[in-house]
Amino acid sequence: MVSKSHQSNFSKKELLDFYREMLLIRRFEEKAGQLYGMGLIAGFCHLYIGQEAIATGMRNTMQKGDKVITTYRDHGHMISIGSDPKKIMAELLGRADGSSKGKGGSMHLFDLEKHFYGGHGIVGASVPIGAGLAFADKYRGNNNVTYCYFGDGAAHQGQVYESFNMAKLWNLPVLFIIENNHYAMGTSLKRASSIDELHKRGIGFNIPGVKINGMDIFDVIKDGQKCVDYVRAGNGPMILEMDTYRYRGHSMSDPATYRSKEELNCQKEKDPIDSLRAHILTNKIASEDDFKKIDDSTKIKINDIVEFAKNSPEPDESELMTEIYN
Ligand SMILES: Cc1ncc(C[n+]2csc(CCOP(=O)(O)OP(=O)(O)O)c2C)c(N)n1
Ligand SMILES: [Mg+2]
Repeated sequence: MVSKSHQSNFSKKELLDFYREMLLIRRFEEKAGQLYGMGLIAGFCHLYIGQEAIATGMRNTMQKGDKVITTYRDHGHMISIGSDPKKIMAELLGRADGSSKGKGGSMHLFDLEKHFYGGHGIVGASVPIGAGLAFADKYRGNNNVTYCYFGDGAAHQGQVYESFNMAKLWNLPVLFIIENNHYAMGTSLKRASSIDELHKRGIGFNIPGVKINGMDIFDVIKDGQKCVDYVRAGNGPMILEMDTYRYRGHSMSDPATYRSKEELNCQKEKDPIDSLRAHILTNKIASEDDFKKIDDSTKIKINDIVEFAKNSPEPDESELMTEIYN
C-alpha cells in the first residue's frame, strides 16, 4: 500500500473522484473485453487495465487548452479527458453515434472539442504529431502543453528521435510520456532495449527525463505536476517514463504466455485502484459504504453505456466514402 505525506493534500471529494474515474476506466475495459468476445467489437482492441493511474493522474495536472495525443491503447485516456463514454463504446462497436461516427474503431478515437487528438495505430506516430501540436501552440504564443503518450516499444522508433531533436531545438511545450508497461506485443523491454531506463533516452538531445511510479496516482500527480510546470514555464520538452504494467495481453488475441503468472500477480499487488481504496479506508477518509455506492453506480453507468452503444444504428451506407482517405 502507498503511504506518503503528499497524499493528504487532497480532499475527500478529490480522492473519491480519482477512484471513481479509475474504476470507470477499468469496468469500461472489462466490458469492452466481454463485448469483443461476444463478437460485438471487431478489429483490434487494446485494453488499458493496470495503467489507469497514469491517465487519471496526469489529467489532474492539466489546464484548459492542453492537448492529449496517444496510441491505440486509448480508451482510458479519452474517458479521462472527459469525453462521453457512451460515444466511446459506440465507436468500439462501429456504430453511428460513436465519437468518429463508427468509422475509426477502438484505435482511432478522437475528440477535437476536448483537445484529444487520437488514437494512433502506427507505433510511434503520436510523437511527431504531438510535437507538431506543441509547435502550433508555441507559434500561437499561448501557454498550452501537449501531453504526448507512447509505449516502451514505440520508444525505439526513429521518428521519435527526429521529434526529440526538433522539440528541443525549438523548445516546444511537450511532455513525452512513455507508458512503460515493459512489453511491446510479446517482447519484453529487457530483450529489446540496450538500456532499461527509457527516461534517459533524451540525454543526447538535452531533454531532461524522470522515472515515475505509474502504479501510484499520488506519485503520478506529484512528479507529473513538476514536469508540467517545467514545460509550461517555457523550458522546452521533458520525458516522463511511467513505470507501469498491463494486466491483459497486448490485444484481444494475445493470451500473454510470454510472461509468468507470478510476474503478473506481483504487479497486481501494486494495483492503482486497490491501493487508493486502501489508503482512503485506512485513513478513514471514506467508508466501505461510500465505496459500495460508487461501485454500484459504476455498474449502472456501464450498463447504460453498453445499452446506448448497442442501440445505436450501424453507420448509413452513404457514409462509406466520406471523411476517409481514398
Ligand atoms: C510502425 C509499426 N510497426 C509495428 C506495428 C505493430 N505493433 C502494434 S503494437 C506494437 C507494440 C508496441 O508496444 P508499445 O509501444 O510498448 O505499446 P503498448 O502496446 O505496450 O502500449 C507493434 C509492434 C505497428 N502498429 N506500427
Ligand atoms: Mg509496452
